[in-house]
This record gives sequence, structure tokens and C-alpha cells, in this order.
Amino acid sequence: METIYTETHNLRDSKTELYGGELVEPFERPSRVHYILDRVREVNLGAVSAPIDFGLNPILAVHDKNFIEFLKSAWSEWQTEGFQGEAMPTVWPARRMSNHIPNHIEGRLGYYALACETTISSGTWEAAYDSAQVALTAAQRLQDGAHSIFALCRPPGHHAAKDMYGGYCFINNAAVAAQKLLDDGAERIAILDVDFHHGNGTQDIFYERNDVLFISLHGDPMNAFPHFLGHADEKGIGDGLGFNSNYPMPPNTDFAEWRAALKSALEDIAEYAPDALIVSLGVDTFETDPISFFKLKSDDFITYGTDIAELKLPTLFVMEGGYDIGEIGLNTVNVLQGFEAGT
Ligand code: OKP
Ligand code: ZN
Repeated sequence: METIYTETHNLRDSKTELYGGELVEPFERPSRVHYILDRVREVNLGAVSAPIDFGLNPILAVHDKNFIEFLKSAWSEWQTEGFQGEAMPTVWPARRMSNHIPNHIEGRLGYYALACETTISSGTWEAAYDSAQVALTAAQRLQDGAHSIFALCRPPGHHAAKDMYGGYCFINNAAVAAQKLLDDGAERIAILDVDFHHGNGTQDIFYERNDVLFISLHGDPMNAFPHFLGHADEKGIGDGLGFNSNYPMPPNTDFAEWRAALKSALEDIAEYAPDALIVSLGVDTFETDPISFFKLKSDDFITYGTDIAELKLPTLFVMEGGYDIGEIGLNTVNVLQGFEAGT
């Protein structure tokens, strides 16, 4: 399997994350991808190739233009204010407040953020832009006939909605890739989100549409980030009704229970008969992930990779989360090798 990768991700190197009331070194850090790339090379998974630049239009096909303009200019606006730390919101349009978009950067941060742990700092936009180009290049490979492809995206994307960033995400890489496949002739795309966290951004983008089936397996939002989306009763609206499925699961969910949800999701995908499958691949379901509460073991990642291959669909793996950095390479590449073993 070929991997699409660019070292530009290193430009996303923020120094702070608000966690437990402290500013800590971010869990989502450059070394995550270094460990994954090391493992890709160690097992000779396949070629590692640079992305092609598809420009801004495919990003604007799923994101709000003013939101993208905001992401581009936020860091320089913040610096212009003379602030010394990284950019983070301190105020939100909470219940019963106005939805006018403020002029001041502090107001616009609150308007466009869905969470405040994720700072904007030097290089954030450049890295997020290239992360989307990695996903777009991977989509192009599927269009060119590849059966599977690995988009080693960083920063991740699945929490980014049409006009919201947060949860370490800025541009929704999986959604941008799905929209490219549709715009270039696909009729139906399925997105399977196996990251520990609910893919609220992807759900938001496609919630009223039936040309993308979105299915997410995740920690119950009653107990886990993003806390305000990802319940089982969110089924889509309008044309999208029946094309969104959530499988929230409780603390300490083990692989047997998780795999039962996966099997149900795979049946729904098979019935939908998409032209291609996009897997939002987060390995923060691992038993020792520092911010998550599922109990998957390293070998389980091989097993479910093989399960996914049984669909026999052209498959694009998009990297999302995973924060036990010592094992992130093993667990991620286990999914890809499991998939290849089942192909
Ligand atoms: C991004 B991705 C845990 C706080 C969690 C944000 C998590 C973002 C996860 N106490 N904060 O889905 O892996
Ligand atoms: Zn996650």
C-alpha cells in the first residue's frame, strides 16, 4: 500500500494545549507521524510519496469561505494584538446570544471554535492546508485505480465542521477527499470513522445528504469528547435521514464489543454499495491511550483491518488520532497490514 506524506506537518508544532486547567505539551504533536512513518518503512508497506497541490477549491467545496479565511489570518491577527501566547478563544456565542460574526480576533476565535484546547500558532494554516492536500492526493490515487491508499494526514480532520475547528482539527481531510471523489464522478461514498472520538465534523458536513454514508464508532459523548454530538439517535435529516449512524460505547469497551459494532457498520456499508470507502483511522482506541477509554490491543488492529478488507471496496485510510505515541506506529500499520492480508 502506498503512503502519501509530506514533512510540512512539522509546521503544526504548537507549544500549548489547555488540559486539566494547565497548559501542557499538546498530545497531538509532530512525533506521532514520525513514529508512523518509521513503522511504514520498517515493514516495507510500500512507496512513500509527496502530495500534489490541488489548491483551495476542493477545501472550499466542504468548508465555509469565511471560516477558511479566518484560519488563514488568525495567527497574524492574534500577533497584531500583541498577545504573547498562542491563539485560543476565551468566549463563545453561548445559548440565547447573537450570531453576528465579530470583527475582533478574540470574538472570531470564539465564533469558529468548538473547543479551546487547540491553539492556533505559527505554521498551523500551512500544515492544515497540506494535510488536506495529502488526503486529496490519496483520493486521486483511488481514482487512478489503486485498491487501497494511506493518507498520512497531520493535523487530523474529523472534528472540523463546515465552519468550526477544534479537537486538534482544522480542515476535515476525510470530507474533502470524499467530496473530491463525488465531484469527479463517484455516486456514493461511505466514511467509516474508527477513531475513539466521534467524528462530529464529518457528521455535520454530510448530515443532510444521502451521497455520503457516515458511520462512527466512538466513546459515548456522555463521557467523552466532543461531548455534544455522537449520540445513537442522530440519524441524519432531510435527504440525509438514514445515512448517518453512531455507535457510542461506554468506558472499558473491549475488542469483542467494539468488533460487534464494527460488524454491524460493515453490513450497513455493504448494503449501501458505495463506490469507495474512506476510513477515518484513529488508533486512540488502544488500551493505553492517555486520553481515551477503550481497551483494544495491538493485534486487534490487524484483525479489524482484515474485517474491513472483506468489503472488497477501494479504500482510502485517512490518519486521525492516536496518542500512545510509543505504539502508534505499530497499531496504525497493523490496520493497514491486516487490510492487505484480507485483500
Ligand atoms: C482528537 B481526535 C480529554 C480531552 C480531550 C480533545 C481530544 C481531541 C481528540 N480529557 N480533548 O479525535 O483524536
Ligand atoms: Zn480521537
